[in-house]
Amino acid sequence: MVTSIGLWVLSLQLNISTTQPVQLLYNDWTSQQVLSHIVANIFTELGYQTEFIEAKTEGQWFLLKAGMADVQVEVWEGTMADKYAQLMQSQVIVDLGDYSLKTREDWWYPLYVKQHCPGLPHWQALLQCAEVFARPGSQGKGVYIAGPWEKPDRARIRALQLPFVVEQVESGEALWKKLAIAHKIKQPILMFNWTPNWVGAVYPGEFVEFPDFDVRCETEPGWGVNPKFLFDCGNPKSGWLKKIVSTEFFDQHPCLAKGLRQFDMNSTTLEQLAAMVNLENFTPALVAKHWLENNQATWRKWFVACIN
Ligand code: TMO
Repeated sequence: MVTSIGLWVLSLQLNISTTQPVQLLYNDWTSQQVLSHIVANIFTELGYQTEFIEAKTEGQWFLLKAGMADVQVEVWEGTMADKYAQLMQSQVIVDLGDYSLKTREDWWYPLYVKQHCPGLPHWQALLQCAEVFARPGSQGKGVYIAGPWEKPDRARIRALQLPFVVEQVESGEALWKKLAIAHKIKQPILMFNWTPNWVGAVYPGEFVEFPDFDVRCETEPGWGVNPKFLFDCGNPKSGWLKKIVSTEFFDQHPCLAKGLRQFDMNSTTLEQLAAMVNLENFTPALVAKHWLENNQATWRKWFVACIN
């Protein structure tokens, strides 16, 4: 009796492990969430089971290495290039190509801030007007509001000798809340932002122009305006956005991998998808459902190898 239950449990476990759902990483900003739902819905339509693995970007690399995540639909050059390169090097992941759009992630401000800080967008303007970005407790230093994704902002502050401190918030929502409040009273604010994003359409703004990015900026202290320190440059101004999958997924699901390689969005579409969530309050799931209904021919063509 006990033995047969034991065998039954064993066979159930084996069964579960052979029909493992595809695990899609689910991060904390809108476009990534919408694209994750879109890809999950496509996989479901094609007869696969899927599940979301909620993770911060900093934790996701471990999950990929540990075989606990299969698909990441948005890897951004400005904040994730180094981790991406490490995992490619160790063959944990396979690169399924870039979207046909360019990305930028960096320090950003709404346009009215320029009245308070002549010389922007050039970064050296920040040396003169840091105090307009001061907040209670910052002791006269400017405050830069960071999200939970960036590269070492404190290292950049040190390398460029900017009189700034970093205040890090937990999520995109927290950033947009700070922006909405500052914007209402036209208070100077300097914060992290990126494109494509829905934000620019509502709050016109600009990125700070730091010295141009160069890989040597992150590897050779001698490179750049500060001969002693790394990170004396901005993030790439024309960065890539990639789709990646685990090597295991790539080997197990060649037709899905082929489809993901074709999978694409342009900048306008990505901004619109995010805006439907952040401005019109649709859920990422509903926006994705809508996209699938309206783009049947497109996604079926991308994934034709999986349709029999
Ligand atoms: C990764 N992100 C788009 C939030 O900078």
